[in-house]
Amino acid sequence: MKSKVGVLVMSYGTPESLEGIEAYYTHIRRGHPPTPEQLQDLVSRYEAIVGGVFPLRENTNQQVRELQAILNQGIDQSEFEYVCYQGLKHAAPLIEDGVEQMAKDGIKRAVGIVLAPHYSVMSVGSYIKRAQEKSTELGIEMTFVESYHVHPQLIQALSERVSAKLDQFEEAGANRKDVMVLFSAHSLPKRILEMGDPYPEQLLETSRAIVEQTGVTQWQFSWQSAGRTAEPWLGPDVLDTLQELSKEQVKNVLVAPVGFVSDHLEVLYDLDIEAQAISKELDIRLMRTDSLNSDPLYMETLRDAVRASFEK
Ligand code: FEC
Repeated sequence: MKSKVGVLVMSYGTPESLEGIEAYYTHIRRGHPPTPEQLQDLVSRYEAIVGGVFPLRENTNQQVRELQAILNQGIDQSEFEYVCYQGLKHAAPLIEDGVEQMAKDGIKRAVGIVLAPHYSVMSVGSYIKRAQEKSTELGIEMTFVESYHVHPQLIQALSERVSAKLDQFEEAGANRKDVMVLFSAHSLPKRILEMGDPYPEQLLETSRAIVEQTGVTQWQFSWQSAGRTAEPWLGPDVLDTLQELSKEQVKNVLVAPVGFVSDHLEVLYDLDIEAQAISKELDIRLMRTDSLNSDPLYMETLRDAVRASFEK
């Protein structure tokens, strides 16, 4: 009988409906329900983007389907096959549900990978910890992909997106050399720096690799979507950077959210609505690179990382 290798594909998760936002937000806040004002603020942001459909869910579903297909191409299918399972951080099926399903299906050996290319102990590290605990309890031997932020296919896919938007700036009458490319990723509390966390450096490595491949001359890195908590978060924030750039008479900005792989709230609201509105006020022409979603080059990146982890 051919053996099955489980692949636990982990992603952030999104509510199923507007009514599900409160439970989702409570999970993000480790069981503490949001105040009515906090809840209303988040509901309004989702209302502005979703129109009843939460794009992250279908994007993740599609990524998982395509990864399973590409993983099984070109291997001896009579010997073994890869079977993908979803495990979400803050929504069903949770990471623990995904591991449990693997155990029910008789999986003994599995690989875990997160749909986020850069490692932080507070992001990818926390997904891995939860999967590791559950798989140990259920007797599944698991290895994990920690990061894949400079995989050549990933850099190729991101570089193509930067170049495509620079072409659009030219079509709109700007000189591509005058466009400021603003790489961005989700901010995290500043205390990760004291832990020697690799997250900021890995993000800079991705940015530099894209700069090298595209010949971009003007670029900066900024953080986005910081939590609304009392502790300090990594900065500068994209919105503050736009203000600074405006003072320096920069008129064309391309934001490249390289820390994210899908269209979702942090891109469709924080950049496309919030940052776009500020740019209009500042008389800056702002464009954003398209998200990877199920780009074949991204799927190849995930495939290579999973196979390498399995063969370790
Ligand atoms: O479209 C969607 O429905 C989900 C969009 C979404 C993604 C995402 C990715 C990351 N987050 C990361 C860190 C934090 C930390 C906190 C935090 C809070 C939120 C809230 C929402 C939310 N995040 Fe998220 N994140 C997404 C959505 N995130 C909604 C709660 C309201 C708000 O602050 O806007 C603060 C938690 C706390 O209070 O303790 C920290 C990181 C990523 C990128 C890596 C990954 O995908 O895992 C890091 C997508």
